[in-house]
Amino acid sequence: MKLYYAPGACSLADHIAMHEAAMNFDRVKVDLKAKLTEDGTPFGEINPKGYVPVLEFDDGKRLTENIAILWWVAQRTPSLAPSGDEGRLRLIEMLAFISTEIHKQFGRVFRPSADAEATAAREKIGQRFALVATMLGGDYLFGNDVSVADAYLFTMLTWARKMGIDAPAELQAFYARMRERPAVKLAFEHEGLD
Ligand SMILES: N[C@@H](CCC(=O)N[C@@H](CS)C(=O)NCC(=O)O)C(=O)O
Repeated sequence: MKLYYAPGACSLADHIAMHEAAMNFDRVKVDLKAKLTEDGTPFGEINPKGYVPVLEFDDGKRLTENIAILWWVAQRTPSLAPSGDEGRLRLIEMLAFISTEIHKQFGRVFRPSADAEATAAREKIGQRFALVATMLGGDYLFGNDVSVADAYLFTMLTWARKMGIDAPAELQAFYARMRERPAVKLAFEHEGLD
């Protein structure tokens, strides 16, 4: 199994979740600007959508989209999801919120020119972090056990720190807790992050 990733990109969420699940997998670094994998393969041949993450299974089939990959990891490792039908429903609700309401907003923040849209996006992200801070069920989103959604939220917080977007104290404490997890340390080491 191979995870195609770019250092510090949203694929970090999948990378962390797969380590939390103690999965064995190879990593393939992608240069998103050049659209090439580290062995020089045009990335469009791997994912015509042109973006990471991509999870390639041993039979050659590929899965894209953070929500789908994180969901797959949670299906394989139920301890990384809240339990029961209601728990699974809440997990997909949370993954969708992080993906469509936080992750997508960062696209505007990362633009080279800071325009009115970028400013509005920063405000929205701040509001959504404030809301997520109230949703923590304990040390993590769904209580005191880590889930795949925590890996995604943590990745968003790494971006917020990089881009100077404030997060409430509860999320800063969450960030610090996540940062100490062996799975996070390993993913940082593999991706060459600080
Ligand atoms: N809908 C996709 C979006 C993934 C995405 O935004 N990937 C970014 C990195 S965080 C990327 O590879 N961007 C390169 C590009 O779009 O050219 C998902 O949630 O998996």
